[in-house]
Amino acid sequence: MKLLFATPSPFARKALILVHELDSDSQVELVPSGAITPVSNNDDVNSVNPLGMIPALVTDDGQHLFDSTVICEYVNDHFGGSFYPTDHAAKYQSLKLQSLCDGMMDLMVAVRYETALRPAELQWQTFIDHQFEKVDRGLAVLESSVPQFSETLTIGEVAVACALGYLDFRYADKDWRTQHPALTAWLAQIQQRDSIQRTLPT
Ligand SMILES: N[C@@H](CCC(=O)N[C@@H](CS)C(=O)NCC(=O)O)C(=O)O
Repeated sequence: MKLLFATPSPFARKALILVHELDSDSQVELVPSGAITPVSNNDDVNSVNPLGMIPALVTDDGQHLFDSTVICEYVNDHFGGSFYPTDHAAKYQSLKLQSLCDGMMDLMVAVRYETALRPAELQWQTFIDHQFEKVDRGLAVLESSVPQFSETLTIGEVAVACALGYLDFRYADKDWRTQHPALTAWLAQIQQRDSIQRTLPT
């Protein structure tokens, strides 16, 4: 199995965390893709994911899988993991958390492209402000959801760690911790985990 990834990508990080948690025999070959943006062209990535996005996975039987949601579920199933609760309520709590955090990551990545790629004179501050208002609403929901977070790591909590990690990585000047003490304490605790430490964005 081959996973195309880049260390800054919060979506690739979700898959990397599952690989580090579950692939004890190093069966997954981790292949750095180099920088991937909406205006880059990478033939290796395109040959696996026509959308030109990472993460992208080539399975041992030659399937090409993309979107972190699909890749994470595949990795979990392949290695017999338990990142997807079977209990009905717990399952949808976990999936909802993943959807919220994936959405927050989409918003933050979009702002990153706007500020890092678009020529300064074409950048649209109203767009940037609106995306961050959505991120802020997401943070408020996460803060109130901390008591419902699973003690056992599920894909939902993995996504929370990736969203907050990306926020710290790209927007270090945004002081989200003051307003979100429960989330701050949760992140500090989860960051002690080996798979979280080994996949910090760089
Ligand atoms: N929904 C996708 C989003 C993946 C994504 O946005 N990846 C970014 C890197 S963080 C990317 O490949 N961007 C290139 C592009 O937008 O063309 C997933 O969950 O895998």
